[in-house]
Amino acid sequence: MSDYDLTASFKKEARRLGFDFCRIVKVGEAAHAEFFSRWLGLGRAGEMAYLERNLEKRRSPALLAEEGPPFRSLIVLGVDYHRFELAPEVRGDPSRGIIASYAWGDDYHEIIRPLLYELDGWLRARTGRSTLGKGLVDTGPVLERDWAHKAGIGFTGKNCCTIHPERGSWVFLATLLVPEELAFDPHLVAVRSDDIGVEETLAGLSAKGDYGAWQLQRGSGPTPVNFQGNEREIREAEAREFLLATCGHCTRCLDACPTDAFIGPFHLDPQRCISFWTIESRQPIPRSLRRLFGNRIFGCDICQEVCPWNQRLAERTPLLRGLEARQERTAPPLLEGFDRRMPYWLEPRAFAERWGRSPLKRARRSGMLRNVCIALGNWGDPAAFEGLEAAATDDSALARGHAAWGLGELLRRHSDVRAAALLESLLAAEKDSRVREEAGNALGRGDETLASSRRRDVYSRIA
Ligand code: B12
Ligand code: SF4
Ligand code: SF4
Repeated sequence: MSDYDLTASFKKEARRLGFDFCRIVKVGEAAHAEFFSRWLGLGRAGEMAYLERNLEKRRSPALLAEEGPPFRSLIVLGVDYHRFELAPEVRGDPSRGIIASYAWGDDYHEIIRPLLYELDGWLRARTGRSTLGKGLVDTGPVLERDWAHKAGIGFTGKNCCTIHPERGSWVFLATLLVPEELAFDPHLVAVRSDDIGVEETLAGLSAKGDYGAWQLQRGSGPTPVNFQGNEREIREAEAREFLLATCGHCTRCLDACPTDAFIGPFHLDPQRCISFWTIESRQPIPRSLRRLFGNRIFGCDICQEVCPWNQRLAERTPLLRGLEARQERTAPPLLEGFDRRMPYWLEPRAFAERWGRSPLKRARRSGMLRNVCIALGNWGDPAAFEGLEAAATDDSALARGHAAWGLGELLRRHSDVRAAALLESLLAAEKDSRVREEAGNALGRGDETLASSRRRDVYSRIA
């Protein structure tokens, strides 16, 4: 079998397994590795310490080969996870908690990783290779968006996301590194691209700037090299085959971010991002951000929902089984998880039963309860008291502290006497200094609750 035929059959196999995109490039250096290191240097990763490990491998994925021949082909795979849009009345209902759409099905890591090795197994069976390839999805040291851009799965938008002009940005990325030299796909072609410096991107590029336009090859098959025809037919065929991709002067994502997390195009500060705080962080969420979270309880899709490339996408069922949306995982009523019949925000067993297969388990029950307390506070309805009261006696100090904040919001909006009484009793009985500080602050007298030596330390973490 020629490399070309092997590659074509490999791509068919990828499709059969459920991948929507499969494009192959030569292993080399990641295009924005320098930007990434400087980004780390600014402390952007925070608690995501795993990003700081294996810096050299992230720059140069060839170093990921642990045994056997060096990796020559980097296969970038994409899974379109778009299903439908939430009805605006559901999304805007403050009594519900909105979950980012990537988490409406089962955990994609667990679904995609074994398929990468199945794909590798298919290739090994045809080439006789005895060593394993390396399959990575999300958590591995690969700059996935960089490679997706280079391979032409999509272009990098100002919101940092990989966007396909026909399928939008609701695309999971994964990579498979193999020693075989397969037939490489043409790189994404820049029809116009400014040479943007790392320094300027770090400092914050102008939102309105137009930083480039790229041509993407439609589909993922090898280029039809033998096309015959006159010039007009060739032009028409090319126009059918290529898609133009650019942000142009658009600024929608940057304007829509409720927490102002973008320093500028292509540069996001996770320390201000709802997605980081509600999924990755195990810490108290800064008070200055909480009101801006609205009812987003896990992840955030705002900078993608507003993107013109994501408008009017057809409803669809993902090719991969397990990723189908489950209605009950899209926007559950905030109080549902406090119901005695299935108190999933309060009891570990109920949480595991309800969310055990979902990406929500990454935030853990205590982290989710923290997030839900913020959403309850932002709802601000007296009915929210029931949930906040239950969270105020939870085993987790993180949850109790955020319950105190939510109660403070009820007090502020409605002079809710139940909230005031509960906060007073928390202040009197609570052993954890951070929870006491939250309760005192919610009652409008934060400073009285702490010895001055502790105040500076606690405030630097929470304020
Ligand atoms: C850490 C991380 C996060 C962090 C930081 C995100 C960020 N923008 O930096 C947080 C927790 C905030 C996050 C949030 C989300 N994430 Co995330 N995340 C990652 C992870 C693990 C590493 C990303 C990273 O290295 N960030 C550091 C920055 C510097 O890198 P970057 O965002 O990849 O940006 C690159 C480009 O911007 C490029 N670049 C810099 N300047 C320029 C200039 C030009 C002109 C160009 C073309 C490129 C370019 O350089 C960067 C480095 O390669 C990747 C998986 C992986 N291994 O890559 C998933 C990943 C990026 N996340 C993903 C998803 C789905 C999300 C969310 C949508 C989840 C949600 N709904 O809440 C949000 C989207 C937020 C956003 N707008 O980026 C997907 C993205 C798929 C896609 N189509 O883009 C990935 C690829 C996971 C996956 N396997 O599918 N994430
Ligand atoms: S995910 Fe949400 S908070 Fe984060 S940058 Fe996008 S809009 Fe802002
Ligand atoms: S909203 Fe506009 S600027 Fe942002 S990624 Fe989409 S096209 Fe680019």
